[in-house]
Amino acid sequence: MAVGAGGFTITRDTRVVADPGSAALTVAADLAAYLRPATGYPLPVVPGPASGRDVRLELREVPELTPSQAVEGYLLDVGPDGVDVAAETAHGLFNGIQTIRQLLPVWIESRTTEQGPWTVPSVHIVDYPRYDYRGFMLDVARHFQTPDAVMQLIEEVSAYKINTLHLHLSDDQGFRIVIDGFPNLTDIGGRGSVGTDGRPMDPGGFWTQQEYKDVVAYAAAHHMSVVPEVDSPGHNNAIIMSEYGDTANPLLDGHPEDINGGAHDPPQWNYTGDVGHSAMCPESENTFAIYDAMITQLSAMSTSPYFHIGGDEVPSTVLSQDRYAAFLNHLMTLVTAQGKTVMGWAELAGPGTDPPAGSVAEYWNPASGTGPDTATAHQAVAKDMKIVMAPATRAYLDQKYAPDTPPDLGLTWACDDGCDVSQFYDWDPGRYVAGVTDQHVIGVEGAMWGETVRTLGEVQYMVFPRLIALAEVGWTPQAARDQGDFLLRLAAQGPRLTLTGTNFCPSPEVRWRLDLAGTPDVRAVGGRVEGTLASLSAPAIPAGSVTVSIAWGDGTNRPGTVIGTPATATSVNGLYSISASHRYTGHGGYEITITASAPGVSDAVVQVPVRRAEQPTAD
Ligand code: TNX
Repeated sequence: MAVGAGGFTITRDTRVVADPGSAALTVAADLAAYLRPATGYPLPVVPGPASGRDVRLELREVPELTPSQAVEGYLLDVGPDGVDVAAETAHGLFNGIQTIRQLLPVWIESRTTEQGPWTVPSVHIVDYPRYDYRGFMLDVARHFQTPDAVMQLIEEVSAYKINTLHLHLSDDQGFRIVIDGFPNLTDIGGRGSVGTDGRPMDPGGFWTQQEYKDVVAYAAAHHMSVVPEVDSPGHNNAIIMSEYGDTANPLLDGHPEDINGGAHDPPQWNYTGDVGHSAMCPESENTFAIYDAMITQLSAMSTSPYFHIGGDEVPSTVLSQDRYAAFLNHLMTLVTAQGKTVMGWAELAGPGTDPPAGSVAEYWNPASGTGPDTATAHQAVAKDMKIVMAPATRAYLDQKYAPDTPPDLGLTWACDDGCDVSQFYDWDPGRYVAGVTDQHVIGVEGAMWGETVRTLGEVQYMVFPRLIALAEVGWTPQAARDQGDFLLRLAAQGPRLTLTGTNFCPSPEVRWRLDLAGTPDVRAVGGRVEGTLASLSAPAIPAGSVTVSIAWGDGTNRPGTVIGTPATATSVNGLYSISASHRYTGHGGYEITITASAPGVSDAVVQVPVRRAEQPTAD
């Protein structure tokens, strides 16, 4: 990146221009949609050549990028005469417009009109990711999440150039997607979720195939592909409980009880977070009749080249390594038959398995270096597999930030001292396990396990801001990363998160700040001003500890009122409005100066012009 003088200011006349009939037009429409609410400008999307001071999106050859860089790379040139984004793919352009959002003032993320000015600094940027795979895994099995909640998360994580949504659709406590031919999977398997707060079971739920397709399409529109996971052969008590008694199903042989290879016969529900008790039987034909339907249908509906078959945490007391390997080898042929590439937790590389060329192992053990617990990563490399790095101490979004944060959510098994943002940032996926290098590693993934999280707000609290750190680990070359610098830049994400209604953890590692934006078009009607004068973003800062003083521009100086929902332990979005009233005796326009202060942070100041209106406006 090279930074120049000045910048380009988006105005009421700015257009977003792209070649007629090209995929660039869709990205142009995305950009206009991002920018319209806060600017209040029409920002028409215009097919055709640029003329003058436009924002231009162009699909073309970009000689600055190698073919592999060009898959997601882009060129961004901003100067006083306009903004140019060029890329070889629509995905590249989409990444470019996320950068434009980041270059604009934080209030561009507001859902209501703000004052501006909306200036993008002059820059020349050539940008492309370190890794192809930058994933976010969401466990909808331990606690059900609605398609709407997942779409909101897609919107939020795609802003940080995350390109893969891995959906953990099935586990011991729930099966979440309708599979034609096996209605019990959701009728029975979708009933519950892990019990919390002393309940034996929390409410469940499932998605129809249409809902799944809607999520996949929404992800695709955000240039994210969806990897479905049906965790196997362990972690599948919900499947066993659903199909164990499905004797009349014509796709089974009348004796489906033989699918149960777990520790309990008959199988029984267990809605706690216990692991390692269930397994499907590798010698049962019914087992694979069920899997064939699931893999065929999910593969057809999913955009990713990968299908994730799990493979984690099957104790040898439940299935011997031979039976475990036989099961997975069979399952891998079903995945390959659907044209998908096998992906699984790294145990899948263990003795006796035979993953097809190009298969991906997801390494989740916290162990680094050369220790014995890194064995699965070495086995995967020895089998020529690719690696996605998700070591639990660096990438497990369900772990607590600190021993008591958050107080009532999150697990600690990998992070008994807490795993805060810096720990998610400060590691190198290409040097984490000795001998596992960028030759093998195709990316990173943040895993949001669902045992303790119920609501979207709770999920967001665990995900943000740590996934932002991981997004940068996946994108930026190691040599260009600096933790201190990152934490400073992360502070600027506070208002962006508050403005988009994205709950997050106000990590004490970040110096969160106050940001003020004046309300546009404040008027003194018959000399009187009243109502909202500004918006205040104050993440992690309770409304009660913010003081606001207003200099009215006529020599008077009085406090303003901070209005907003107070934060709770796990709801921190500090977006407030500031209101006050005043009567001017003199004539003419004024400029108000609003200053917000809170203990331990710098003041925020904004100037708000007041126009005089003799009569109230019609509406
Ligand atoms: C381990 S990591 C699991 C999950 C749990 C998670 C909780 C992995 C492949 N298995 O089943 O949800 O820990 O942190």
